Amino acid sequence: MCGTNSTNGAHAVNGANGASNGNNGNAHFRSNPYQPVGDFLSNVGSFKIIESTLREGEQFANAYFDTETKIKIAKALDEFGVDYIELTSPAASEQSRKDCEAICKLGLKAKILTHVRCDMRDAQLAVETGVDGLDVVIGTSSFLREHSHGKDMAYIEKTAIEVIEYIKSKGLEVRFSSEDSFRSDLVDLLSLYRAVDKVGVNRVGIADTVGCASPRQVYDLVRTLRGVVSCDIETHFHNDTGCSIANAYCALEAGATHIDTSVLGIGERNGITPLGGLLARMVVTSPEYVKSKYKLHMIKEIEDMVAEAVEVNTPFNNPITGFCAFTHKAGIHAKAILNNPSTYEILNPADFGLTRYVHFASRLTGWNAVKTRVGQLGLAMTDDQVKEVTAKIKALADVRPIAIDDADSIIRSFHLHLSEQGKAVHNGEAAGQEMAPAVVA
Ligand code: HCA
Ligand code: CU
Repeated sequence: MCGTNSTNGAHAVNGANGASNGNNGNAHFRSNPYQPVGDFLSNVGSFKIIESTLREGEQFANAYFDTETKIKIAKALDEFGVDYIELTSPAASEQSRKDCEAICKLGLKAKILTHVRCDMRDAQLAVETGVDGLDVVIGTSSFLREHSHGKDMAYIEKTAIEVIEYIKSKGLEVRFSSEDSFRSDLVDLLSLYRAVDKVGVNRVGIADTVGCASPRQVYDLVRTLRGVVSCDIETHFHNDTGCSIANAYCALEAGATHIDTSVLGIGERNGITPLGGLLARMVVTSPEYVKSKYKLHMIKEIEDMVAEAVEVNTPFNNPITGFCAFTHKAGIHAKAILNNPSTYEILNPADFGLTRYVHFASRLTGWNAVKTRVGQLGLAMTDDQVKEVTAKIKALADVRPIAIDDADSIIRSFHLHLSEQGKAVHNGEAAGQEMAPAVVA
């Protein structure tokens, strides 16, 4: 029997659940000396989210957020529980600057950041808006140094230090990130991060700007960086090769403290780590942390809001909210799910305010699913009768795709036929009849 508030154990299945070590790289203490090294560094149970729908997301092909929409999204993300909301640089346009000021005045719990180039004028403009902190970025790969801004590493380091010291002098939080980190020279990168760590940057950032990194490469780079800097480590993963969630997860395992996300993953090209997808991953690994920190019931509402604003549909295979994310179809699956949802679900739909659906209108269906539907329709049949009507549903579904209505009609007319023949049993009297509450469980 499937209930929405199932108590099945698999929904609490845990991977390596690194205990919190705070979000500062200085304090990696574990009480158990026998824990594997991976767990010692891991922040899978203590990460922070930097939500960038209103920055990276604004770079999505379809995005145009007016002030009202930005405010609506910011408030929803804040209520959801994200730690930071990152906004487009005020240097981008006059309206961007005004919107940044307006969001700072909302008095949200989340810290408000704006994302600026590593440039003193941009930083000066940004500190005037009332933000809590600045995310400073500059390209460090030879591609970007040669073909984008044209600056060498010595210039980058000198400017970075000036900009960081300026922001700190204004009492604001500052992060320094290198665009295209995974195609940058490792030695250059590490000495730059070491230099900015020395002058007291709050976080350094690693960005997989082109989405080229694999989870193992991410683990290696973050792990190496963890040994070089003592500040927090933020990470930003594009999804060109489909690794953005896995990369974020590996970054946390290797000691990263902050993950950049956007709602539905919107951003440049095909975007970055999606907020909902990341939390699907993390709630399996660290259920207590994730459920106590984030209002998971809001994921659908927030995704719908953003999808509407940028005129896209939620992908069918989206984690959690894809239309079939909790639909079970084959007879074998349906039977097991109806007995115990943990058999084929690692996520519990109820955690997200959603319900599962057991498909029964197909040729792959089985009599257990049909029996549940029979109960849902308020009809009663013996198990043998249910098996007979299941065969009829399968026969029609072999000829053409059938809708729920088709399957329901077959069930109802079969039941009517039984009544006419006097073979129908009364509700609750069918042999072994367990009245299931709903196929939507
Ligand atoms: C870009 C910049 C960025 C910055 C990431 C960061 C990237 O639009 O190219 O600040 O860490 O992907 O490198 O989004
Ligand atoms: Cu990006």
